[in-house]
Formats: sequence, C-alpha cells, structure tokens
Amino acid sequence: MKNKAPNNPADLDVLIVGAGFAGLYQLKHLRDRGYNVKLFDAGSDIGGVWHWNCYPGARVDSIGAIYQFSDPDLWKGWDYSEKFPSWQELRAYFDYVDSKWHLRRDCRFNTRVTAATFDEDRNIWAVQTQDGRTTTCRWFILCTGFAAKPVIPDFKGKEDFKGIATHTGLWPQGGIDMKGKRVAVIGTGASAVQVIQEASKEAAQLTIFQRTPNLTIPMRQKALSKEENARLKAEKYQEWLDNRERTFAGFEFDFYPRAAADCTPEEREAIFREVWETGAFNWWLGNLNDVLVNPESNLAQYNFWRDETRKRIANPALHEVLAPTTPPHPYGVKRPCLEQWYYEVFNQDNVELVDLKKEPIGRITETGLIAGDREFAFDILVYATGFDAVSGGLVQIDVKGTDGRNLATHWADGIRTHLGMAAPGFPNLLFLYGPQSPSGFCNGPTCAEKQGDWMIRFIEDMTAQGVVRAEATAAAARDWARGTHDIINMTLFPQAGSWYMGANIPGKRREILVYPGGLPSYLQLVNKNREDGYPGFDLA
Ligand code: N01
Repeated sequence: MKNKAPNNPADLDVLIVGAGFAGLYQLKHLRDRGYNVKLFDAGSDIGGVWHWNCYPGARVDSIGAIYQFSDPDLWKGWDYSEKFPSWQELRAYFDYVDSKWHLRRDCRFNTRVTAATFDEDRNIWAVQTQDGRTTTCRWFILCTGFAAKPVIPDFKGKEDFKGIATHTGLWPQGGIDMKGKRVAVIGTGASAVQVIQEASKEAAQLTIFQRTPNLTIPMRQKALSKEENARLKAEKYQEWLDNRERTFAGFEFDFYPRAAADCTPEEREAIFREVWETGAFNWWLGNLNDVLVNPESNLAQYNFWRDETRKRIANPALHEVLAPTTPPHPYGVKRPCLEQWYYEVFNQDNVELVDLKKEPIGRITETGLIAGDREFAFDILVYATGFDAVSGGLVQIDVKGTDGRNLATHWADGIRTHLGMAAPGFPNLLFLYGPQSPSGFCNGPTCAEKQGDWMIRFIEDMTAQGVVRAEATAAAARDWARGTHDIINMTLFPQAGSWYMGANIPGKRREILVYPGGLPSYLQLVNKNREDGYPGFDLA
C-alpha cells in the first residue's frame, strides 16, 4: 500500500449527485477536509426530495427535532413551527443550512447526470450530463435518494387528457390552483393521503381512485411555540439525536420492549392503546416488537387499527373499502403513512371514493377517465402512483461498469452490493441511502450522517493510503445480498407487493431493496469493516 496521496488527474476529487440531506452532508464534510468537490442536481435548488415534492400538504413524518442535521451549531439556532414540518418549512431549513454551510456555491443545478464511464488507465470516472458536458472525478458518489424516479403507470390514453395532469413528485414549482376545480387522485399512498387532505378543502369535487387501502396512522400534529421549542432543546434534543443511531430506524424511539405473543390479551390491548395515543410511527416501529414477524401479533395490531379507523368513517359502506374486515396485507409491511383528517374527507359531500378492485381503470380520456362502466370527468389529474424506489434513481443513470455493462444490466438478475454502498465492477463509485442499506427503513438525516460518516472516512483512508482504485469484490457483494434476503425472509415483509420489495413496478425483480436488520446492526457491520481494513474491497 502506498502511503502518499496520488496526484489526481481528474477535474474533481469527488463528484456528488443529489442535493438532499445525504449529498449536502458529503459536500460540506469532504470540502472541509480539503477535497476538491462539486455537487450536481437535476433540480433548480437544494432540498432533494423536498425540492421535488412540493405538492399541497407534503410534510415529513419524522418529528422535526430529529429531521435535521445533528450539528448543535445548526439545531440550536433553528425552530420548526410544527412537530411534523411542511415542505415549505423544510425548504426554509435548507436555506438556513446554506446560510451557515455555504453549500450552493459548490452546486451546479439544472444539471441531470445521464451517464458515466470508468477510465481504467487513470482510475477516474468521466461523468456526462444532459447539457452535453463531461466532468471527471476520482470518487463518484450518488446520493439520489430513494424517490428520484417518479412512475406513472402505463394507462391507456394517458396522453389524451386535456386538463392539468401531474405526478406528485413532479409537482409544478409554481403550484396548481385546485380551488373550485374537479380534482382526481389516482393512488392512496403517503403522497396521495397528503394531497387528498388539502384537495378536499379546496376542490369543488374530489374523486379518489384506490386500489389498496392505506393502513394509515394518526399523525397527532402539534404547533410548536418558541417556548416549547426552547424547552425541547433544553430537555430533549440531545437525547433524541443521540438515540438515532441506537434505534432500528434511526428515530428517537425504538420498538416496545415486549412481544405481543408474551402478553395477555388485556395487556396487549392496553399497550396498543398507549402506543396508538402516541400515534405517528411509534404505532409502526415503536409497537410491540413482534408485530412485523409474528402473524398472530400482526393480525391483532391490524384489528385494533381497523376498529379505531372505522369509528371515523360515517358511511358504513366505506368501512370495507377503507378498513376491511380482513387485512389487505400484514400490517406495516407496506409503508403506512401519517394522516390528520384523512378519514373525515370521505364524510364530505364533494368527495367520492372509487374502489379500483371493483371498477378498474380502463383508460384515460380527454376529459377524465373510465373506470369499470363509469366515466369520470375532472380538470386536474394527480398521479400519486409512487416511485421506482431505491434502485430506480441509480439505474436510470447509464453508469457503465468496467465490463461495459451498466448498473441496470448488472442488477437485472438481482442487486448485489457490498455494505449497501458499493458494487463489484464499479470501482470508486459509492452510493448513499441506496439499495441494501437502511435507506427506506431509516430516518433520512440519520442515514445521511451515519452512513455518510463511514463514506467520508473511507475516502480519507483511501487518500491517506494512496489508494486510487477501490472496488467491491463479487464474493463480498454476493454475501451481503444473501444476508439482506435471509433477514427479510424472517419477517412478514415478503407477503406484500410493496415498493420495499420492488413489487410496485411491473417487471421489476422482486427482492428486498433495503437492509432490513436495523440501523445499529448495520452500523456495527460497516464500522467493523472499516476497523478490519475494508475486507471485501480490492484496493490498489
Ligand atoms: O407512493 P406509493 P407514494 N393503478 O408507492 C397506487 C415516501 N413518502 O408517493 O398500493 C392504480 O406508496 C398504489 O396502489 P397499490 C414514503 O416512504 C413520504 O405515495 O399498489 N393505482 C398506491 O396506492 C412512501 O412510502 C412522505 O395497490 C396504482 C399508490 O399508487 C413513498 O414515499 C410523503 C397503480 C402509490 O403509493 C412513496 O409514497 C410522501 C395503478 N396502475 C411519500 N400503480 C412523508 O414523509 C400504483 N398505484 C410524509
């Protein structure tokens, strides 16, 4: 191993793609360490997912206190005005971070990365952007997030609609005026639930096309005064931020320290009641600790949810559609979302729910759509139909490996990564919040920092050792992939067609896309890898 940093023949030491939490953290900390680093983003500003998802009602479902960087110089000077902040406030937060960290000056916006090839002679990447330019870098870090590829299903007649049509993740930055309009929403995932709540207040008519009910959770939103923020900062913030790396999903809380199977029915109901009153993701990832692995415990959780939810739906005919007697899938293995007045929406006269299981969409028309035998007319069509999640944002870039085949081809018969951050055949390429890392099972800023710290240290160690080429081995990646599959097979997750399993995209291979062992176990593995000198990487 050499012990001197090599002269870098590239334009940059590091090129980062994506200006969300993960990319900005890399930019700040690699730049602070003296690297020549730039960040490219297809959007026109920083914010990542919060730049793109500016639909009405978009807000985060982690509490604001832990949905930020943990640097005290930042959080001590920042107040969110709500427990679960809106996209507008999250954008203001990114402005605030920029005022301290001066990130924008090293970002190139409106710059979509389209392709990249590895120069074997010089051990650098040549990265192409849509504007026709090429930039070379030693390290290429993709921080594209889990939702960089919005998907609109291939409905017949999609191009015919003459009104306004948009995907939630591509909402026009100038907004859409829904006041007095006839609005249709296809889908009932997390994005849909948020748009629906806002549209119900403004639209003259709102039609919701549901295929699978969302097993939502009360958000229990709260306004936060200046005094309350000061109190939380004095008493809670540090503890909550410290907890993030110790909990399964990088939150301030963890699973309830008992299993439903070990409780009497009375105890179980009492604990369900307590967690339900707390609401938010405590009901999902802070609940009795066997609900995601034990079918009986899971069913008890579903039954509790169904009975509570039905109390809010006035029309009994809708009970079976929104909160069916038997669960559409085990509870929590498709991602539930947080809601505020979602079920009350269906009690309004201007709202209609269409059950696509009974009346499937036939085609989109010039004026609306046909579902079953009925024709629906509207002015605005919202596709809340989700994303080619986690891997989609990576494989849509034509990143060619050393054998000339791109990532999409490499992963067509199964994703293989080392530590969820590197892939064999792609030296010096790293990805953060990507496949087989905690990503979709982890609070975003937690992963941005914890996984991000590993990556920064990796690049520092490579530089210090004079390594100019670091490539994951095929054997290590095969083992890591097998490990993720083995863990998920011990849970109920494979029983649902979720985006976690790649099952929401026709033709996509069905496999777990995230590391399912929890953040503490993940960090233990990756930190041990570092301590042991990075086994599973060929270093040269
Ligand atoms: O997308 P989704 P999303 N015909 O994939 C339906 C995060 N997020 O954008 O369930 C008819 O969850 C589909 O139906 P079905 C969060 O991690 C976070 O809402 O497949 N319907 C489903 O109802 C979330 O999980 C926040 O039967 C079709 C919907 O479209 C992730 O992003 C806010 C269809 C897609 O739901 C994605 O959420 C928003 C078809 N052909 C998002 N195809 C917060 O932090 C799909 N659907 C609060």
